Amino acid sequence: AYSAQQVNITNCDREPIHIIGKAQEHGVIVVCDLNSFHVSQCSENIEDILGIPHANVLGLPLKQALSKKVAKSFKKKFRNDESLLPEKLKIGEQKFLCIPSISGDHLIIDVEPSGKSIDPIRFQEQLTKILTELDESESVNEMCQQAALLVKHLFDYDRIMIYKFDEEWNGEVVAEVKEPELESWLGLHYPATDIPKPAREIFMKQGVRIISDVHYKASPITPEISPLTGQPLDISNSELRAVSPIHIEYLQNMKVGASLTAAIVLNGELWGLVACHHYSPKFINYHQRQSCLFLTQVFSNKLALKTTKTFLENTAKSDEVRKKLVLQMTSIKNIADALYRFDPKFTDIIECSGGALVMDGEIYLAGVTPTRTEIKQLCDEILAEKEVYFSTKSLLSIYPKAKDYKNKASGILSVQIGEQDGNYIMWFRPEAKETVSWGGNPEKKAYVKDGVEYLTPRKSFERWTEKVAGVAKAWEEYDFEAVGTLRESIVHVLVKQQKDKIDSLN
Ligand code: BLA
Repeated sequence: AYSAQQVNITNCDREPIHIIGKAQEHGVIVVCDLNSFHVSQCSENIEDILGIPHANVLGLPLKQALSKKVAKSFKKKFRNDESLLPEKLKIGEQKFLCIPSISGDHLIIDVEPSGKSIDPIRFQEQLTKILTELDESESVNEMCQQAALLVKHLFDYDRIMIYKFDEEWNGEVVAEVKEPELESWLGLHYPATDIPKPAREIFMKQGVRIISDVHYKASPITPEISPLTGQPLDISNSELRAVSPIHIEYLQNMKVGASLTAAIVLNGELWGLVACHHYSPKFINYHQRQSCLFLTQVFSNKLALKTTKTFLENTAKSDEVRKKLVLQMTSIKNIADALYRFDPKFTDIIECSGGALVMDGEIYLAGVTPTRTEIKQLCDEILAEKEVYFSTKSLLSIYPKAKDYKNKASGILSVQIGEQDGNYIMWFRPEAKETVSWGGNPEKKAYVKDGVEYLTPRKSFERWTEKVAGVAKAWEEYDFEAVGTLRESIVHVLVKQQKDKIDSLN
């Protein structure tokens, strides 16, 4: 196993954050054996928070360690195979909430302050507000902005960001609501390494996570190894799981004091995050976190609707163009002429900066493109090896020669047409770097202390900028749909022309 000390920028994915073995300071992790309901492990801060000495609690029946009521409820529900729900716990004048989750043969109980309770009417109001205010806006970006505003209103963190992943798990801040004195991070990009795979996977399961105090002292869960299994305990379902020291460093370098992060899931995949920063410690209780979960679920649903709608709209738009192109092809016998000489051209069918038609040895160009020689080479050296459809957003990553024209064709989408080898239509997109802006102060210095470079979003942005050299905006599902149907139409016209030719000969 890797310890935190051995983890660096190159191997983030290997840090075992699910078995970190510590709790955040604001709550106690109590672990009990699901067979006997006796406490098997516990975080050492139990004395500070519940006033129970750690040594006394190990081995105790849960009903004595916490309360009869809590133990009875968990036991009953577990044995009846019902889902476990949080239970209230009162110790002296202090109120807590016991939030259960299951990890193998262990019941993990997060005991945390119940915080200011919201009355049911206000709670209902909140949920209604979420439902009504997250309506269908013009664009996904507007929807994100609305969601950020709502999160700001409900939970009042200093900075709320909606962070969207691309297909390689790099991210971009697509919406932001912040206190006026803070610099804006809207439009900043981050490399995938900033949120490693294990962290993303835990998010998919958990949905919402707070770090209540970035300067907290993590409390070790002891004994460290589960007496039930002889293995480190997986606490990925615990909401109190302590935070990777690397991520803590990252937050400290940003001067962040507390955070709230919530997953936005689209069609079963992590689409993005609601990422909130506060510049001092901040705790929001279980009910508020549930409201946040509700909010992201409503948002995800609307997002799914919106994506379908965007797909349909784009498909409809390109279909209009396709129909006109078909008319041109049937009235003008020369297919290449029909596709590139008139208005619309084949390049109007999807968003692109240029395109090329390669037909019967001729190359026809439209918009911004590599030279004819470069396209010829591309056909011989790359496309000839590929299937009917080929696409990449980074030609450079598979074809070094593309370096010379990355500002014209970093992204390429191509289809082969007709029976004959060597006939292609291709669409190009330039490197996206040129279209990406640095959201805040343009001074791009890494944070250096004692000769060591520290992790900061700004440093991340630089890493990202290096990474996206030669990478274009990604091709979307509806782009493939559009060129796919265009190809079918062309083949159809070609077949018909062949047939007419044969008919006329007979
Ligand atoms: C976790 N990194 C995260 C999380 C976010 C980010 C949102 C989840 C935090 C949570 O669980 O609450 C990243 N946060 C960002 C970004 C912004 C932001 C990009 O606000 C932009 C504004 N982090 C690094 C590097 C490594 C790394 C280089 O930058 C690896 C070496 C690791 N990030 C890392 C780990 C976690 C993490 C391990 C999981 C933390 C945990 O759950 O314990």
